[in-house]
Amino acid sequence: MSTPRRLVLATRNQHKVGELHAILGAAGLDVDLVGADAYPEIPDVRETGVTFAENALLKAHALAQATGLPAVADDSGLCVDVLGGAPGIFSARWAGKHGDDRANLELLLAQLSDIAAPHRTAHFACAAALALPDGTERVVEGRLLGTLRHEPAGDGGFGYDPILQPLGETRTCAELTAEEKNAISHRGEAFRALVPLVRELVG
Ligand code: ITT
Repeated sequence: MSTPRRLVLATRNQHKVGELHAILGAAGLDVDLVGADAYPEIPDVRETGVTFAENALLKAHALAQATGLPAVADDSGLCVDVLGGAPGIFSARWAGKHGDDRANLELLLAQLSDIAAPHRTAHFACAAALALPDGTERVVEGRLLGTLRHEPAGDGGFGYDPILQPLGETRTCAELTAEEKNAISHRGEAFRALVPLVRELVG
């Protein structure tokens, strides 16, 4: 039996690591997935791109170059129509401090407090990137459309999950099981599209 090829996940967000293991595992990808935390000496990448795709590629290339291994990265966020697509690529630091999910969600709810239901449409977006040490790159995208609640509900998932109710659902993302969320999510859609490209380029 051949040893699976090692693939590095260019994220330090443990919620994403969990979702990506489940999504790529369910898609039957036979690779040894290692999180970026296995390489603590490698500094964080500055996300200087202006699109999810640019930032996902920056993260994937940086880790592929630093480790000499194929790397996949996720860049994702919540895009609110009435805010012209914000917080978008700034979703992780909307309230100022990177990764403070509770503060980010509360600030967004306060900003939207006077916005009525018909105008509360939004989507989660995800760009999934693959980069090889030789500079080869691929990037694909996924979306999850929905509306924003006035109050958080549910304690699953992470980030803005307690306020995003997917179209056709009566529950928020935080009230779905992990499998239910992965089946319809922006991250699930993007990484399932990336799987054949990983198979083609990494084996
Ligand atoms: P890495 O850069 O290390 O991957 P990060 O958390 O900084 O981790 P991003 O820059 O891609 O990742 O920002 C993603 C933010 O978007 C995340 O902090 C959440 O606020 C939001 N987000 C993305 N996907 C989400 C999801 O599935 N559910 C809820 N919120 C999500």
